[in-house]
Amino acid sequence: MIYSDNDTIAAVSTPAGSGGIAIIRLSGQDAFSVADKIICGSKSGVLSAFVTEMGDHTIAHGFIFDPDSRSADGRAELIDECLVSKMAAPKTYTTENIVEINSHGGYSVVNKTLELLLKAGARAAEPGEFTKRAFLGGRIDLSSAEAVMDVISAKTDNSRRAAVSGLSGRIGREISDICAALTGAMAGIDVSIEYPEYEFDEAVGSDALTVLDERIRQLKKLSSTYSQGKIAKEGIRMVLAGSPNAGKSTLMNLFCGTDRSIVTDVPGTTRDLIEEQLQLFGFPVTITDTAGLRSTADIVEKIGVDRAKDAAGGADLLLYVIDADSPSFPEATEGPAYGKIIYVINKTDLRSDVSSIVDQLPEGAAVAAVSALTGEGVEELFDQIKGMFLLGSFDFTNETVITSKRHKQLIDEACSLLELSLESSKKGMPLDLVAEDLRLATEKLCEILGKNISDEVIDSIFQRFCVGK
Ligand SMILES: Nc1nc2c(ncn2[C@@H]2O[C@H](COP(=O)(O)OP(=O)(O)OP(=O)(O)O)[C@@H](O)[C@H]2O)c(=O)[nH]1
Ligand SMILES: [Mg+2]
Repeated sequence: MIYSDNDTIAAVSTPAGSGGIAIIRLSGQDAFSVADKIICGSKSGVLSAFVTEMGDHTIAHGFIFDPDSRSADGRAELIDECLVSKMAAPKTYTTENIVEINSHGGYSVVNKTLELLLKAGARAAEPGEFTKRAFLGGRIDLSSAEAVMDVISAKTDNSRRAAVSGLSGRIGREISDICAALTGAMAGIDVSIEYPEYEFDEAVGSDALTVLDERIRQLKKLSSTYSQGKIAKEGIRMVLAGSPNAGKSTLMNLFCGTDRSIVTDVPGTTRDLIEEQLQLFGFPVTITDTAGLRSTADIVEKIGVDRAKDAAGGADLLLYVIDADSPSFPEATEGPAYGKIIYVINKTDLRSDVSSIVDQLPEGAAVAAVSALTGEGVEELFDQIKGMFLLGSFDFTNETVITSKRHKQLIDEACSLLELSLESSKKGMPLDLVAEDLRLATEKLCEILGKNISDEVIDSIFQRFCVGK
């Protein structure tokens, strides 16, 4: 089915399930007349033009009725009482007419109200369609629209701060500034092309080169924030692996602060992956405890060991736990494919001199010596993890941070094109070649703002949203 961006759309904006209040949102040119068909004011008690006649940007008490079902006295069936907000275009979230119905948050009430709105002429909104309309309506650029979902998904302070950096338009403004500077530089070069009697390096063109240099530095700095932004947005996948009985589950429980995993002195206690969500230094962390790595004929344990290897392979950080009292070392295939690894020598309460174990680890490897039982050395392990993932004291509140892979790719591509352009001009290549790379770089940056990109790219971005936003 082909949907039109002019349809009036409806969706539930609050999470599914029971709650005190639910918000059902309508947006589009017919939003008021659609709402009129099911909502009447608390005084009139009759379905007429209640919402249409409400003042703009006001909220009123009313009732939701099912216009098609009449009870014995001929009145339409009452579904719920509600508060209804009316917001007329263009000063609204979507830039269109919006009605928000605050009903009670019961599953049946909410579904029935939505069903009635769809019967009254609205169409069920697609995921992210309200925000897509805010973008199409020109209220926000694409980078701000993308940040909306990041704010919704943010689980930690740093995730939220990074997302808000995008939502507030900071990324958009910085990219717009760079685009404006590059456009100015292109104009300078155009002057040099049109009036070749001016020497390029003496006239406006030399300013253009300075601008290029500055902007390349600015873009590289932005691009370098992605490592922090990615962690803030997606978190760190941390996996505990190692031989049976090494103390992985004891360490897991220490990280979680609860008895999440079963601990016994029987090797092979943990069988399946045990996952928990944590916050470490303001970042979301998924920690996974795994079955001890060994060859085994036990079919259940073998599946557990395979899962452990897969989890270790996909880790951002593998904590490979080694029993100081009975050390064994990972095989070459047991490390993370792309992530980092810390060898955690555990049970130092039983054996404190771990130098001979360290000697058997790869040179320069990150090593921590701990006792998961007493907690000795665990603070240092935390600091080590922090040092691996945090760039000094990155200021998420005041610095622009890139959290989107799409933005990072476009920035890097623009940067390479600008470097080419700079290189060409330094080599004295024809100015139209210099200008062409500059133009392509500007186009890449404009894509971050959502200019000149295909509908497919736009749709793929908004499909990642939840319905109702
Ligand atoms: N002395 C001492 N014992 C420890 C330490 N850490 C764990 N243990 C003990 O070692 C045994 C195994 O601990 P677990 O945490 O279950 O080990 P695991 O690596 O999860 O073992 P599997 O699930 O079998 O792979 C238990 O008896 C723990 O109490 C430690 O730092 N010092
Ligand atoms: Mg275990």
